[in-house]
Amino acid sequence: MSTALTNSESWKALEKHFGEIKSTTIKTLFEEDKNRGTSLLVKELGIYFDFSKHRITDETLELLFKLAESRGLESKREAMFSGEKINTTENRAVLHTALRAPKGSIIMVDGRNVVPDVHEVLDKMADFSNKIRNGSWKGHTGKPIKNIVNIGIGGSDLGPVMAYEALKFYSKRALTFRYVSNVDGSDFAEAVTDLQADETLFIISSKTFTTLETMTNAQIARAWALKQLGDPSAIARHFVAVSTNEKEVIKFGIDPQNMFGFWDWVGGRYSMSAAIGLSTMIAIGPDHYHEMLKGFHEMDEHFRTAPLNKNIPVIMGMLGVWYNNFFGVQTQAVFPYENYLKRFPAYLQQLTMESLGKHITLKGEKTEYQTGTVYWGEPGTNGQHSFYQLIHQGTRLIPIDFIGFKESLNNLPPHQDYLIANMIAQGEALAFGKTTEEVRKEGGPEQLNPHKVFEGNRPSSAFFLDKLSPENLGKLVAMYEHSVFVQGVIWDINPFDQMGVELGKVLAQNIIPELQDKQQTIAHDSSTNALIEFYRQ
Ligand code: G6Q
Repeated sequence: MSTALTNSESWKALEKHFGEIKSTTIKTLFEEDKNRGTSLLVKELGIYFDFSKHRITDETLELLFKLAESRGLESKREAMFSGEKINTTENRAVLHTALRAPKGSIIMVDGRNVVPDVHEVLDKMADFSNKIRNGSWKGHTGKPIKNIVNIGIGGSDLGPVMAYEALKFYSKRALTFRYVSNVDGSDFAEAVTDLQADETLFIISSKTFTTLETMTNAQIARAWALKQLGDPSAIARHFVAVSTNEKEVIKFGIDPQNMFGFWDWVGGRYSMSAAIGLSTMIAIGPDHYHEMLKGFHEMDEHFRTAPLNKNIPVIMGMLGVWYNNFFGVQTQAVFPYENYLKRFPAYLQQLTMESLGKHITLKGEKTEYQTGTVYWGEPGTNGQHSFYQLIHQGTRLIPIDFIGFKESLNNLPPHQDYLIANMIAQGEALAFGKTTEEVRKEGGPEQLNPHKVFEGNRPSSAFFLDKLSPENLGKLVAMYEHSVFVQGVIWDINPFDQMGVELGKVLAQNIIPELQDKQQTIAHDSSTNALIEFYRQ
């Protein structure tokens, strides 16, 4: 059992403090401090981060920052940025921050400055993206490419899909983008149903180039293209790879000239600013892509240098710990009031849950405290007409991140005012609720009054930016990446491996031949055996 955290002085101080303030309401906190709404606020990098509607006091924050210090957050953060092998279970550096380091920076891994390598790949991506965008890259029959199909899964899919959807406004509309991830024939079939192979480019995105789903889809894509194009030499014009595994890329038949590399110090779910972003760059163009990287880098620098009490990812991460370990919350909602961010919660699910879903510490001991929270969400205002009821009047405490922008990318008055009014109103309603007296004043049958009361005291953060630009998207993603890091440090777990996804994959490999060969004897548990039998019939 790992007790180092919960036995520490700073943890005990937080426990005591929690006992004192757990029943204090957000309403009372606002009544006691008329400036709370502008004092629990950080305005940095064009982000207005309001964390006043939380169940915290100044003392809570002080104690949380003390905990962060006592867990060595600052030195661990520096260890990450400087390329130390902090992914100890895989003996790897963790340097997604190097992917957005400006030219001329020096970041050493095993005695090599990796920044020139990063920029070499970025330049190669830009050159290729320009050729696709201006039509000078010709397919096998001499036609320019009109369709781009990214085949990848997990970290090689969720970032690219999210970024494509988020930045669609900036994308070249003459190009069609599709994303195939699932090893379900319908995913591939639907993606290509209206496409012609001689105008289609497949990007096979796979760090390892051995992932079952991706390689199965890549093979089917090759067969689909060959059926239409006839000639195996056509593959070179219609398939490129993003990978770290050149050997497997060549084996598949892709010209290594058309491979865009990255490195083992980039984790899959931290790779959207690596070459895994190739489809994003083709969509929005190299200039916008570099703006996105600039946003990532600005947030990296903010996280690295801002004092803890002004540091957005630190505050977010420590609030996560506060609710998770003291209030016992189980889920955290993320509601972007921006339709283009519709895939952002799904992206964050992998980032946060694959990173923080661990119960073994770096020393190999079992944690005796809760770790990763369940992340979920949908764009507002749709969620309001669906699941917000449970957050307002249910029995669970669900902290929320609201994300909104002052400017809409599609100005259709009065939409934006309505949208943002709803975002602000939800935070207000959740925090302050509606009392029995207020309900009574409205009239109506007395027996319905209890149903109409809103207890309030439901916490939320508001993130407000000017508009959804590539740069702001980069900032938002890096902000969550680093808040994950903060929580990982407090819980003493490794946010950079994902061993929990392995077992199911291995067992599937055992079951595949059992489904294909009905004569094979099967020796699982009675439920698994019966499921296999049912499928076989
Ligand atoms: C992410 C994980 C995982 C990974 C996929 C795809 O952090 O490592 O989601 O991205 O399993 O792996 P490949 O890119 O190797 O195909």
